[in-house]
Amino acid sequence: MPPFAGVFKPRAALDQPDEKTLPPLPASQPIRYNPWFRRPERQRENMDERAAPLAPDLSVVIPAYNEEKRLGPTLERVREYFASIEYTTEILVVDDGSADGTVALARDYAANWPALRVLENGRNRGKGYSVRHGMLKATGTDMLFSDADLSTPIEETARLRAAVREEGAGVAIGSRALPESNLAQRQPWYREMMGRTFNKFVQALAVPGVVDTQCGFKYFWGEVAKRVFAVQRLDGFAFDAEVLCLASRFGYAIKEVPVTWIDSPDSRVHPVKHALAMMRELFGVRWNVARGVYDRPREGDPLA
Ligand SMILES: Nc1nc2c(ncn2[C@@H]2O[C@H](COP(=O)(O)OP(=O)(O)O)[C@@H](O)[C@H]2O)c(=O)[nH]1
Ligand SMILES: [Mg+2]
Repeated sequence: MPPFAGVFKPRAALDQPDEKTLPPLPASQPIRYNPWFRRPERQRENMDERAAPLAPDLSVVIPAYNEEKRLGPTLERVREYFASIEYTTEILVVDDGSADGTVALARDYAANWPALRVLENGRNRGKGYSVRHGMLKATGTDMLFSDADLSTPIEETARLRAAVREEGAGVAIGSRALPESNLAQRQPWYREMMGRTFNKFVQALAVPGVVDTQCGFKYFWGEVAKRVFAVQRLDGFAFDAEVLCLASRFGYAIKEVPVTWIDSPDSRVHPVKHALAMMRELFGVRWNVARGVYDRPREGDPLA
């Protein structure tokens, strides 16, 4: 698959043939209405060419694994926040083979929220795979991914967006390890310790100079996301380090932005099992760089 395939794919929301089924735009958003879409047959004929102008300004990818409890309040807050801002958005919830009611819940929200799309991995594949899935299907000019528990509040989008839009960063990443970071509710001590140790390895092997690569809140200029996620291949929790390593190898600036962190006690991360897996993945990044794996398109990937 060529690296930029998918960028101009039409949004699922545009599949709706009848304009009456489209939701009213929130009053604060500029109406960017394309008259071609008044006629369903025109809409289908011109889909590829005509969809591009309606691409949202920002796509928000939310990976979700057994999140039936946390996802509802998160979607409420996300909807409220983006209704209050100027630019247009689409939200992509990526279900990672949850065994609970995550998909049903997300679909309920999507039924009367056309900017929300629900993607399914089919089975549990990991956070890296889930975020890649969302990013490759996203159509926004910019792209953000956020943990389903909103440990970094969605309002922090503004700071990260400013770093990309106004300061020229290719990727702006939420950080819990800067002096200005606001740790309102900290992670358990062993998770903080693991994080610091893992960061030593990350800096030595993949991303020097970044003190927190693991915060689940990262904002990309869309083109950077498309390039990076087209070749990125880690499926697990170390994918952030790989993504940042690739972005900087491609020559984009990474800006670490201090954010608020309100830790959610309910974690999907297992301190031993996942720590070992992350170390293995991290060495894999180094190995892949040395072998030129990222210079070739990914093969055999179900998302490709
Ligand atoms: N553990 C885990 N989380 C996943 C997986 N796939 C997606 N996620 C999502 O990854 C995000 C981070 O998970 P969380 O448990 O909050 O991690 P923590 O805050 O680092 O303890 C959440 O949005 C999860 O739903 C997976 O296979 N395992
Ligand atoms: Mg969390």
